Amino acid sequence: MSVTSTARARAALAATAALAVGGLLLACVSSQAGAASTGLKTLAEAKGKYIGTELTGNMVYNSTVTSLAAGQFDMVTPGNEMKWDTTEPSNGSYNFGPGDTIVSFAQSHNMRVRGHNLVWHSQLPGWVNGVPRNQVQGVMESHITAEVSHYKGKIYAWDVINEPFNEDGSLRQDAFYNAMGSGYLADAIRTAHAADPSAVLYINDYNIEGENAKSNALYSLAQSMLAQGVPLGGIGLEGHFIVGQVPSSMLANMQRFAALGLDVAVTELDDRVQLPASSGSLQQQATDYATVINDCLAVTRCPGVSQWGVGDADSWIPGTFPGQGAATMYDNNYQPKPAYNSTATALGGSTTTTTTTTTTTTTTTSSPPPNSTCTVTDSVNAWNTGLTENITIVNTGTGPVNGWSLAFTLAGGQTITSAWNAAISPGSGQVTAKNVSYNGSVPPGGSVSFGFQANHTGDTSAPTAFTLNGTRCATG
Ligand code: 9MR
Repeated sequence: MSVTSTARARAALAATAALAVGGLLLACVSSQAGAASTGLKTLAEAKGKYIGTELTGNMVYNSTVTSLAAGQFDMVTPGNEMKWDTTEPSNGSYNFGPGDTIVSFAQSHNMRVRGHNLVWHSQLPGWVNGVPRNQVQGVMESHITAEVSHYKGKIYAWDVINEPFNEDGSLRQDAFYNAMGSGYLADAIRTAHAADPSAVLYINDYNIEGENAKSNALYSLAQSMLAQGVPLGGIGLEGHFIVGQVPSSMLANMQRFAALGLDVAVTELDDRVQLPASSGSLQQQATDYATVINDCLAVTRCPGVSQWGVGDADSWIPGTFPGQGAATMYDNNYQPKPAYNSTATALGGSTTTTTTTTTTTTTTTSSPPPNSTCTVTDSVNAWNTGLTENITIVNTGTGPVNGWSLAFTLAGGQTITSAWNAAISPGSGQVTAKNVSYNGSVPPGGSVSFGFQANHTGDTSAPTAFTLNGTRCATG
């Protein structure tokens, strides 16, 4: 587990700021020392675990995402950037640029990287399937050697083999199996080990979280690989769950792999629900997340849990399972959901919730803007030393708000470390939250929500004295 130094945290936060859209004031907030030391990752690290997230595509250019990624998580898995179709789109022609971008982001934020993945039947460029069988081994070894060598020393763990099994426990008849039989598995692991002996080398798959035919087959394979001295280091349980269906045998399953001397990580956690998500399903999701975290905590050889995406807006689920989604800890607007709180609590945070609502009425004076009437709702979720606050402004005026600036007073000892859907400055005392590029317009009757994470020294009270665009919204 890496320890965050203040200097590195500052450098990391400066890099976050560099990625922020349009020079947001969030940069000022994020320059608070110690900002990178709060959040789920701090709780996880105190337990000797990591908590990870997947990042892919444009996510590293979205300041809301990067702020949460760097503030909450300490492990990154590139979603697509290290897959064969990206890294070797034609034979012997390599493209590591997209993966390098994610690695740079991770390094500048003191996060580690899970490499994903080297050998997989999917997202495999067409040319590989056209390689004559007697040349597939050479092609596979060259690919692994080139990619692992490129990232040598920068990758904590590699998903060397991804999703090799059918549901019945037989091996998929993909290009690698068809050319080499089951021997391709050991060969791939050995080849990766030769290129970077320090990386922990995984087989990663889905529907192997509980004890079943597929995980039994993987267990036998792992046993036999270890007996032959194959440098297999870990088993990745992807953890793409349906709400309420985390297998009851998950802990026992993790324990049996750990007993072989293997790490066993949850690598792609999400928990999908039927849309629109009911509060009951989100509560069950919170229970499911806590179960997964607790299972990892109970297994010494579980190094950590990674979620697939930062928030629901990043998730692959709605595109693949129409009508389902809401599968992560943060909603579509990157507001923390019950699963966030249950995860923080399972990791040892003590969570308390307070909610205050203040409503104002417009006073007739000569100066206030006509549309300044507002309702502000503020919800605080706190644990030992940190808290998140979600603030919703409702425009109760008769005209639109075009560009908003909400001033308020933070409780003593609270220091904002990251924000979403707003640029907030400074980080303590009297602060001002301003809209970001995409949420400045609030029609009459409409609302806008933003939030922030803060350190606290004991006082977890909600902010007071809200003033919208220069006019006091609340008297406290
Ligand atoms: O999240 C990835 C998504 O962007 C891709 O379109 C998809 C293509 O297969 O792969 C997704 O990630 C998968 C991961 O690489 C392996 N396990 C299942 C993940 C979700 O499909």
